[in-house]
Amino acid sequence: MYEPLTEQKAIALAVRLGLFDDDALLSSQEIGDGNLNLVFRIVNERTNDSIIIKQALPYAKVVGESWPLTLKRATIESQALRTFASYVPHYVPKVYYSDEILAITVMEDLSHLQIARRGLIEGKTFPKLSEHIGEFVAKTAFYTSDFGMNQQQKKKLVQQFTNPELCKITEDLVFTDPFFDHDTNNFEAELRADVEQLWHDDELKRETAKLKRLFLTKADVLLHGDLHTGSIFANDEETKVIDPEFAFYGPIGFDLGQFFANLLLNALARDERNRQPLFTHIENTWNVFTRTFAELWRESNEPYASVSSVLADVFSETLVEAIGFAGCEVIRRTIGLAHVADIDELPLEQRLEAKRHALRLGRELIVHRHNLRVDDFKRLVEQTAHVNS
Ligand code: SR1
Ligand code: MG
Repeated sequence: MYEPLTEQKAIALAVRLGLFDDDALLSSQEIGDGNLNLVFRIVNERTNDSIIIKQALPYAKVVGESWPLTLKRATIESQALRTFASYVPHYVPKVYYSDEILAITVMEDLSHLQIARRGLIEGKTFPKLSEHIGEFVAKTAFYTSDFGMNQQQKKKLVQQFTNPELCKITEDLVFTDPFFDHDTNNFEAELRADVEQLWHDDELKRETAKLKRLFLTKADVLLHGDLHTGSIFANDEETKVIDPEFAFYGPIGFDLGQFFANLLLNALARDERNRQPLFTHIENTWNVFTRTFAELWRESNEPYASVSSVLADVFSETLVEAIGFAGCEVIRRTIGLAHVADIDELPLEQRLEAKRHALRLGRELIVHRHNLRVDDFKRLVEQTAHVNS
């Protein structure tokens, strides 16, 4: 029977599963700070060994019990972590155990690392972040795509990772609600005129509708599905991607776009003199992604591998997608239901300025995505700093 764990019940579960020595002295703390789940850290105080028990709640924690949510997402998450581990074991936490009924995943404790969003807010740069995320996205995308995987096997994975309820959250919260006067939206009263302008912007809505359609229909690669900087643990040496409960087969540019957007949102929250590391990370992620993907492509059995223009087309399409998806993510994190601490923690005047900037930037990314290059982000951030600039 499913029941939400408490700190004591999480200890009892760890004992029942035999995850610690018999003489372990266990402590437990609920440390979840995300929107959806409970996260317990269990420590053996005698040895300092520790594990994480993550449990899905049958509703969205960020809203409350009025928003029911499938427990199946816990199974999707553990299966996605195991699938990613078969390609990039060094970039995901080890999964020790999972249980579909209890909706739990027991995994490696990554407390020696820091959530990348928090570190970036503190001004850290995480020098290897983009190299690691570029490789993570390239390898998981390539090996789960029709370029790197047997077509029959891929079709099975598409079925396994059909994730309609979590995809619906993204379809609504990223691609729809922020562009209309919807009650899930959440923004400061001072922004109403800026937001209403966006709601009346038919060119923006037309382009966003195209991006939403891509998200709904393009079953290209197995995506993480929610690759923001709060889904990444890091330090100066290591990077681990967590929380793939939104995993599904979708457009190849989606994870890159979400990652780029969250780096941009951090850049907007910083003084302009301190933004360069974020632009460098975006460019480097793209460069590592394309270099790694191209190596795998050349070594593969892909019949068109010798035709370099085929891969060039894949990359240009992916970049256009990524830039457009980044624009949607920037807008929804500014006025939609789920924000980012990078900007929300700013004092009011600074926050309003950053949010107006984000709305202008998001619009440009979406509408002009076909004409932008990966080294245009810095210029675009500067150009959209003020109205009519
Ligand atoms: C109701 S869930 C809100 C957001 O939290 C998750 O991390 C996803 O980004 C989702 O859109
Ligand atoms: Mg999450």
